[in-house]
Amino acid sequence: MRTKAAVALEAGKPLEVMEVNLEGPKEGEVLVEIKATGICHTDEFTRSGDDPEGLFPAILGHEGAGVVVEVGPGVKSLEVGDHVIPLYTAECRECEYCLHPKTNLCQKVRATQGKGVMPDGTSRFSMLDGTPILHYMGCSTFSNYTVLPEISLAKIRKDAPFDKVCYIGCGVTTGIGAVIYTAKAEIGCRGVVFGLGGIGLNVLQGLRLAGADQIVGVDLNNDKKEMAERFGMTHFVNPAEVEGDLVAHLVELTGGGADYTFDATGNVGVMRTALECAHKGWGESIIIGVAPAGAEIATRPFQLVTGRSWRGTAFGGARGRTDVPKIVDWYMDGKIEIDPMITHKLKLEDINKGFDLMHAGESIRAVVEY
Ligand code: NAD
Ligand code: DAO
Ligand code: ZN
Ligand code: ZN
Repeated sequence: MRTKAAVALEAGKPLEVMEVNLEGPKEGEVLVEIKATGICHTDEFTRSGDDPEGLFPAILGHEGAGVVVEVGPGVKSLEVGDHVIPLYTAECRECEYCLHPKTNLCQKVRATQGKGVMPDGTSRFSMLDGTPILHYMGCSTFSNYTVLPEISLAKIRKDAPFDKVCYIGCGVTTGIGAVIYTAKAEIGCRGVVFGLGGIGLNVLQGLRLAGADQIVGVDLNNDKKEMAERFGMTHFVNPAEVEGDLVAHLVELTGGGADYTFDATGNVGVMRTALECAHKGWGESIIIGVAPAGAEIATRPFQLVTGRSWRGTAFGGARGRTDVPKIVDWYMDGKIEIDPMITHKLKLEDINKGFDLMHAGESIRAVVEY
């Protein structure tokens, strides 16, 4: 078949919207009509060429929602008409990682996904002249139709709006999951969140959901304060307005340090501050932000000797097929909010405007509706 897609032809260039060929699903694969897709920083990381493992040409996009239109041979868990959210972290439920209780990093399709191909080593996308186009993060949601492995799809309820729950495909789950699944934050805890963008706002509402007593938000941009308060922030700190040492300020504000701190900036200096304002003896600091290629983190080892833990999380520690449908329920039941964070709606033809809005710091989430 043919489908409309936004193609990243080479690093650093705008995406080009064009008709492409899409082969049908093979063994264990599913054809999905994408109804809506969010534009996340990780797409920009690859589009811009900052991702050293970025592959081209490719169809980017990893945050979406849609409907199953065809299932390949051997597919058991999904049928035509099912509503789904693509997963860049699959869940096969049988690999060593899926069977281990401490990780969500299923490895079943990891190697081929990282090469931009399906598990059989080939791509389903090609240019009209036959040139292969690579998949991206196993999802390629910047295409109206896409093919994914069955284990890379979470089946969700049919009454959930695509233009909102697409955000659960990355940002919502990453932020809320970092609190619920990775930190396992307790009622009454104190948290500090660095970076109040599309991920950090979801960490805030994760802490609110967990019943935190104090939720401190830290951002260089004062314009982030209003929205952050809406998502549960109790105290705001702008590091540029703090006189003296930021760590000391945050330790004092949290009564000795926070139980849980989260980096949602990707800045390694911020990661150090986050670790060092975690409470002596038991504080845990969780890295969510993806740092530039080659960047390294540093602290004095004594920070860890004295009981702080430094951790990280991908996709919020969520096991996609199991946890994503539950997060959709939380949204539909009003336990979490998504709508105010969808600040812009675009058509696929205007997708590059979505990247411009992200650069300008004007959007939290721009969503493309097909
Ligand atoms: P964003 O640009 O929307 O938000 C970042 C926020 O950090 C902005 O509000 C900015 O003002 C603030 N900021 C920047 N420098 C700061 C500093 N020095 N001190 C305080 N605040 C600062 O980005 P986002 O979409 O929220 O993504 C955040 C990070 O999470 C990115 O690095 C992204 O790649 C990463 N991410 C990780 C995962 C994962 O699974 N681990 C998933 C998605 C995104
Ligand atoms: O190596 O098994 C693995 C998983 C690596 C990928 C995990 C994703 C890391 C977060 C990137 C940002 C997602 C949008
Ligand atoms: Zn993302
Ligand atoms: Zn697995």
